[in-house]
Amino acid sequence: MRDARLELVQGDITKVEADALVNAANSSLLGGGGVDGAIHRAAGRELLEECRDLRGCPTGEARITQGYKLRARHVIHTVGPRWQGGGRGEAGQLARCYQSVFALVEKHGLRTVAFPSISTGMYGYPIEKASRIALREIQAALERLPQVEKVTVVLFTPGDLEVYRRALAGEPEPA
Ligand code: AR6
Repeated sequence: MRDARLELVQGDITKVEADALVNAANSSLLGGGGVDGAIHRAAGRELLEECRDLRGCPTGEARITQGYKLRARHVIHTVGPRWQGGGRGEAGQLARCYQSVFALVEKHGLRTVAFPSISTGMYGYPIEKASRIALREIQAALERLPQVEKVTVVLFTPGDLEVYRRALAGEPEPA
C-alpha cells in the first residue's frame, strides 16, 4: 500500500523547504557537478567548510551538515554507487544509502526530508532499477518511523518523474 506521506514531484531540490535535503555526493564530500554542485552553490561556501571537516564519506554511508542559505535546516550527504553493470553490489550499496540517510533522520528527529534520485545522473545507475530500490527503502523507513511526516522525491525531469510514478504504481521494470 502506498503511504500518503510519500510524494513525488518534479523540480529543483535546492528550492525545497524541508528539515533536510539529501545530497547525492561523492566520497570527498567536497562538491562536484549535478545535484551536488547545485546544492553547494545554493547553500554557500560555509557548507563546503563544514564538509571539509568531515573528511569524506564511504559509499553507502551518510553525513549530516547544516543547510546554510538553503530553505532546508540540514543537508544529509550520501554517496551512491557508480553503476558498473550491476554485478558489483551496486543494488545493496544504493539501498544502504537510503538506510543511512534514514538513520540520521531518526537520530536527529527530522520530520520532513527531500531526496534526489541518487546515483542516476553522473554515476549512471539505470533509473528504472534505482527508482524501485529508492521507493522500497523509503516505504520501509516510513513504516518504521512514525515521526516522519513527509518524504518528497524531487525528480529533475518530467521523464524521471514518470519513471518513479510507474514504479510507485507497482509496474514491473521494463525488459
Ligand atoms: N534537483 C533535483 N535533482 C537534480 C538536480 C537538482 N537541482 N540536479 C541534478 N539532479 P547526479 P549521481 C538529478 O549526477 O548520479 C556529482 O558530481 C539528476 O538529473 O547529481 O549520484 C557528485 O559530486 C539525476 O537524476 O548524482 C558525484 O561525483 C540525479 O539528480 C556524482 O555527481 C542524480 O544525478 C554523483 O552522481
